[in-house]
Amino acid sequence: MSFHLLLGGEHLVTLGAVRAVAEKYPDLHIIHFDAHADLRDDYLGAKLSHACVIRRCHDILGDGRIHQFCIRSGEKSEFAFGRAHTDFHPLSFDGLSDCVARLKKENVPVYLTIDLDSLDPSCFPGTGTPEAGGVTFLQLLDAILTVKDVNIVGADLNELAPMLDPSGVSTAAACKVLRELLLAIGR
Ligand SMILES: [Mn+2]
Repeated sequence: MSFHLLLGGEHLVTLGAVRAVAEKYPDLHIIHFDAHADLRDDYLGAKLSHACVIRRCHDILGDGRIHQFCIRSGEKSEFAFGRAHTDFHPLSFDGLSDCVARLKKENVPVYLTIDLDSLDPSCFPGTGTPEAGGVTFLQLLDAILTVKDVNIVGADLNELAPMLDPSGVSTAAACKVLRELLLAIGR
């Protein structure tokens, strides 16, 4: 079975991938790790933006098929939209095991999108919109090892901006997330 992995860069890379994967798998679900809800209908007038990418995915998939974790930033309207239309888990990975068990039981195809800014800026400062209060590398690794049990048909890692981190620690962290993700999925 083919498996596509995208690396970013702008989180908007997810939209093109999800459009294509949803065409092949109409019952697609998305698991989304991010500091930001990315549920704005537009950002400064633009419908296609990193701040709107999950809202555009919702346009394709509809209610109840997007599962969001670690969200700690967004407008009030985005949190309201998330609570009404997505499976919305702010601040942490609480609820991920139950979510994975359900998706595994239903054996639905899943697209995994990991915004690396879900990590705390202390271990991942090299990103466009850092947000304090994020998860540790080991918490993210544990989440990846939990998610691997679902039927992942595509994935992306995004929002590494190496030029914003002269120390190089963000690139090192991103490379290790990539390595662990590939080993976890095992393809
Ligand atoms: Mn983000």
